[in-house]
Amino acid sequence: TGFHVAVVGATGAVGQQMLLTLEKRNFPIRKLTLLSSSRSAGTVLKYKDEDIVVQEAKPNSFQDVDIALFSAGGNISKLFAPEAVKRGAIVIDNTSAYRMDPEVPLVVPEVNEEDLKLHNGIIANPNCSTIQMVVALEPIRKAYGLEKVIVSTYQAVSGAGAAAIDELKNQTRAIIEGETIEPKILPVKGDKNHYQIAFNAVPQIDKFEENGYTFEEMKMINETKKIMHMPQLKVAATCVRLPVETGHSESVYFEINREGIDVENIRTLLGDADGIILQDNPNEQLYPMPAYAVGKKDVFVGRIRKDLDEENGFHMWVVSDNLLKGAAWNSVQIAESLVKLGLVK
Ligand code: 11C
Repeated sequence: TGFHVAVVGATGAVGQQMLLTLEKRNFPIRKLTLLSSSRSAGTVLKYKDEDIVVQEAKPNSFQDVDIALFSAGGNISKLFAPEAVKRGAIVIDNTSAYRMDPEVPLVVPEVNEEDLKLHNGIIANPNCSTIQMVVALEPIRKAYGLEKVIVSTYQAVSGAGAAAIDELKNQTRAIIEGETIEPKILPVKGDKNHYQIAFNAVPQIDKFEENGYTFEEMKMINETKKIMHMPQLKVAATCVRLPVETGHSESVYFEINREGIDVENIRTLLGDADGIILQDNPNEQLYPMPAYAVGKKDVFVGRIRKDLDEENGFHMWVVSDNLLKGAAWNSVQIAESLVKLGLVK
């Protein structure tokens, strides 16, 4: 019993977390197929003590697959997601390839699980920094309405993959020992210049767009409006990479539509919300931090304050494991929702 599940990009930073999450959730799996590009094919990975050889993804790899989790880059998704759908699979795609396609639901179960019912074979998993922010904003939108959001991020290197984690570690060691290593990966593997990430802060995640925003910033802006069904929402973002291994942090400023709301109202709301752990007590120095959020699937919220000038404005600090709620867990959670809603044949 259970489903035939395929994981595409199984050897990557997110793929590994997908396997661990499927195992931890005891997802009903009848057969597990692990796929990758030709580069990583042949690698042996473990699932529940079973050794599974990773195979090169080909159109026919998706024969008989019920659910395919993709996290091997946008090009692989564009190439193979339609092949998987043609063969009857439901695709949950963790790349940006299909997120803004109007035919494709972009889903964070705590926010818009119902959108899954509109799927045409492909479901997109949002960008990590978007997911954790909308989980925190949705209860506020529901209760008080939302006018405007301004977010600044403090993002971990694992968002840029396993090679970026190695670069941070090797660079840190080298600098402490008085050596230099030429940066090769960050801020963006495919861009012209590479900069030091150890002991630094880099205000570029992904490539620049014509309008001066980076693609990561535009993902946060466009995906937030789509997930929350609020094309009119005012959103601005500044995305920054820090020398943190895993766990994205965000300073989020938001304006609501209601007068007379105070910090305690927001605390109560978020304290009761699905997927959120409230860590907010300045007297006890209680606030979320990435080092303590790693390995946990929740979104942590703290530092909730009322703006000192804007009656309807608030600030909060939002932290989550970018590989879990930001990627692997949200994907597996979508799969669980599909099963619960009877949408997997
Ligand atoms: C980062 N947010 O931290 C990116 C990684 O669109 O799924 C996720 C890229 C994406 O670098």
